[in-house]
This record gives sequence, structure tokens and C-alpha cells, in this order.
Amino acid sequence: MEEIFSRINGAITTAELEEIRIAVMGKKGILTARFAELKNCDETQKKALAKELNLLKVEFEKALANKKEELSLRELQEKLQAQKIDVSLFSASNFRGSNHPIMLMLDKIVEYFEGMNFMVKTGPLVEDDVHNFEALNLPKYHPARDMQDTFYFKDGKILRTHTSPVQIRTMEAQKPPIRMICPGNVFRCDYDLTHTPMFHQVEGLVVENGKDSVNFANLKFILEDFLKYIFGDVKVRFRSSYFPFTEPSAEVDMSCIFCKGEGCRVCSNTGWLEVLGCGCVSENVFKAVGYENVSGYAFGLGVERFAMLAYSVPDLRAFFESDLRILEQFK
Ligand code: 2NM
Repeated sequence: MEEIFSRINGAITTAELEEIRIAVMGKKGILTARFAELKNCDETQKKALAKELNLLKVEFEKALANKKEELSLRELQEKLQAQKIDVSLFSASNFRGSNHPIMLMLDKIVEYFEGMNFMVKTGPLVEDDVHNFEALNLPKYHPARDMQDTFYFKDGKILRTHTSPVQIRTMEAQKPPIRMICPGNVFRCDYDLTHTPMFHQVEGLVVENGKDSVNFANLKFILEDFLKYIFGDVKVRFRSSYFPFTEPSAEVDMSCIFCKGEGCRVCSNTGWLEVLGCGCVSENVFKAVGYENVSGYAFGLGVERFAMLAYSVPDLRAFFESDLRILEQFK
């Protein structure tokens, strides 16, 4: 029995204890065998042996129970340790999508102009020549049409090359005053490092009754305020330019947000970044929609360019490749 007690002491698993219990108290166990001797004893021997065996049995069961308690506690702890859940591990069930950077920027732009009382309008992607060109002071064979590489359908319809046809449709449908922006995607047959055949634009239009109600100064104020809202503390300058639908027209630069105007690779060492086109709406555009005695201004911007600058995305193609490693950075 001494050996049995030292086996109990040295056991390291509860399974081992069970083996010992069977070896001692099981059908063929050594204590069971000794209890069987009792039936061959006479009365006095029986009494003495029974007492001895019962003491041994109680002692054995106590030792077994003590060791079992110790070992099962340890086994429980080991099991809990092994089953610990790592909540940081990737799981398909906790995958969350994120907004596309183009949509993030679009939302921010819309947010500014909604705050300035502009209506948000949308329109068809498949347009006719009148709304996309003619009414915008771009008659057939006008050289300025080459500025936009148009996708044509066989029936003469086209994919809109800008969102201005939405503004033409709005002016046809309602009278001034008008304060609107039209966000949306547009299409041009052009594809290289800095151009994709589909991209996003926001164009804005303000029209008031009266020849001198709105002017270039109003346009300058709102665009400067808008650029500061999107990009922070930037300087803004207007450069004289040409668009068929505005007169006068201007391109708008802001001081380079990367070098603060010092000159760097992004701004080609000029210190300036071109970000907007704008102007006072041409008399010919108003004529095309039947407006008289009005004044207005308009502007247009490319959302991809805004997003590249605001979020430091160096390659336009990142917006079109659906690479989750890039998109996940916009959560
Ligand atoms: C630009 C630049 C300047 C523009 C003009 C019009 C409309 F419909 F009122 F004539 N919509 N958008 C406009 C003017 C767009 O984008 C660079």
C-alpha cells in the first residue's frame, strides 16, 4: 500500500488517479482482493482484519479525493487557458465595409453647399446633344467640343461629359432664383495616368432675377470659403481662362497644401494647385433656356482630384481598383 500512496502523490492527471482507483478498489483491485480474504477468516481474525482494511480503505479514498481535487482544479485552469478567445483575430462575421473615398469627399462637398442653401439635383447619364452641348453655347462643329472626348451612341445620344446638362434641365423646368449643385459621374473617352473614362463632378449654379444681382465677387467669396472648408487654411487665386458657357471665366488655384506654397513635386514647384473652374453664366446659355434679365455664376470641380489632394492619394487608379487594403484605410 505504501507504493499506492506514493503513486497517488506522483500522479499528474485525473485519468491516472482513476487507473489507480481501479487497481486498488476495482473488481480485480488489490484492496478488493484483500476484502475477499475476510470470508476465509475465523471470527476474531475477521474483526481485526476488517478493521485494518476499513482504515486502509478510508485512508486511500481520502488521499485519492485530495489529489483529485488538486488535479481537476489545475486541469480546469489549463482548459480555460487553452480555450481563451482572441477577440482581435480576423473573422468574416465582424467585417465592416467603409465608404469609398470619392463618396466621402462628395458628401463633404454636398454638406458645405447644403449649408449655403443650395439644392442638390441629379439627372440622366445618357443625354442628348442639346442639353450636353448646344444649350451650353457649344454649337455643332464648335472647336471647343474637342475639349471633351465624347462617347456616342448609334442613335445620336451621348454619355454626359459633364453634369451641366442637369443645370440646363433645371433652368428649363423652373424660374430664378436658382441655387443648385449637381453631383454625379460623367464620361469622357480618355484613359491614362491622370484620366479615367468615368469620373465624378460637382457643378454649381446660382441665378438671380436682375442683370446685376449676382456678380464675380459673390462667386469669389463662396469658392474661397468652400476651399477653406475642405482644405483648411489655404490661399486662393483666380486666373483668367475660357469656358464656352461662362463669360468672364476663371480657373481657381489654391496654395499647395503639401508644401504650403514653397514649391514641391505635387505642385510642380509652382506653390499652387489648380482645383476649380468657374465664371459668370454666359448670356447665350440664358438665351437657350429662355431666361431674360437675369444674372448668375457657375463653377465645376473634379471629385477625384479633391479626394487625391485631401486624402493624399498619389495615384488616381487607387479609386477604381477596389483594393481592400486601400479602402479599409477610410473607415
Ligand atoms: C465649369 C466651369 C465653369 C458651368 C456652367 C454651367 C451652366 F449650366 F450654368 F452653364 N454649369 N456649369 C461651369 C462653368 C462649369 O466646370 C469646370
